[in-house]
Amino acid sequence: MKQYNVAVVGATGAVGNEMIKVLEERKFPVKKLTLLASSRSLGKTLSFHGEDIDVEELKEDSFKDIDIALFSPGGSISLKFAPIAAASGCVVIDNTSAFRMDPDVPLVVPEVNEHAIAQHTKKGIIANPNCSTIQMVVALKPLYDVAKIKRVVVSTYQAVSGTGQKAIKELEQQVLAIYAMKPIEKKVYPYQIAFNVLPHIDSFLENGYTKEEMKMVNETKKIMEDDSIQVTATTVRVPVFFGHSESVNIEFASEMTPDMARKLLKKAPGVKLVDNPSKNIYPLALEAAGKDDTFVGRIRVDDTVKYGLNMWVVADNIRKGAALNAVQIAEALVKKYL
Ligand code: L14
Repeated sequence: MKQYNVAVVGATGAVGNEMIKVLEERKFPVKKLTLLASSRSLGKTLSFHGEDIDVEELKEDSFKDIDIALFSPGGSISLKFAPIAAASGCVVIDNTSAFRMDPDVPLVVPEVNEHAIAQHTKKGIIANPNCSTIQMVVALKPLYDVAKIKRVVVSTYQAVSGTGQKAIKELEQQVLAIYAMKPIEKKVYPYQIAFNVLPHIDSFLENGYTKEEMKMVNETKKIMEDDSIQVTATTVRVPVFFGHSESVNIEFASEMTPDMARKLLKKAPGVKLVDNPSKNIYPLALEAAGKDDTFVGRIRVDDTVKYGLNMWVVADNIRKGAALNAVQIAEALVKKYL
């Protein structure tokens, strides 16, 4: 099997770390792994297949002999370095929001629109969608294919790990401080996140929505390749470490009963149906954490419209929502589209 030189940009972050783990677990055909990060991470080493690899500083000439670069850096690094990497001949799979809505950049969830990967030749960049969008479209697509979707109303319950390692620490330290009856520190979020719920993810826009909410609206249409799907979202931070949960209300164009939905989701790729309310069985963030599947349950009729359903969708935001989806794109890329 052909092997590839792979770089991970943002290697020391929560998603970068997981990317390395997923590459290892899934035995991605790596010839050489290059770990890139800002100069702050110099001196760190990370292990890959039992070997310690030094973290190198991300520079313009970092991509000379790289075939595939998985980007998950902080700030606006992708905006500058993804085109540089692409120009030096590698395919970039970018986990940030920088290029997702660029018409010349495919936005891919392999279970939904793998074929779009072919468009990587346009700019050398493939975008990995927002975590909350990924798990929602994985659950929507099998239903959409049978009954079309007119409208989606989604509310999310998002883990702090989405914001990165510093947010995981912030929740941990606030919980410890509260138990010790000490004052809490707030650096990452504008309000205390421990024992609280914040209706605020990413920054606010003129229209009153947050960027995170508008990502769900716009990215869903692009991935599902249907601009007619109406989506409205409320994205909320909850004091959970790993795993985003979503309440998803769907209005279909034609009949979609809970039984039909359960049958379809049972055999859908990347989905695990967890739906037996009489036994208190439904998807839970704590159980989704560390897993690859998108878990769906609480499927029930919304009888306020002609063809409506409600469901509860949970996935590990760092795995399916980020690192795993990126590596799945890389797998399909090397198998079919390079
Ligand atoms: O990828 O949870 O667009 O704070 C940015 C916000 C990922 C989640 C993205 C968060 C998101 C992140």
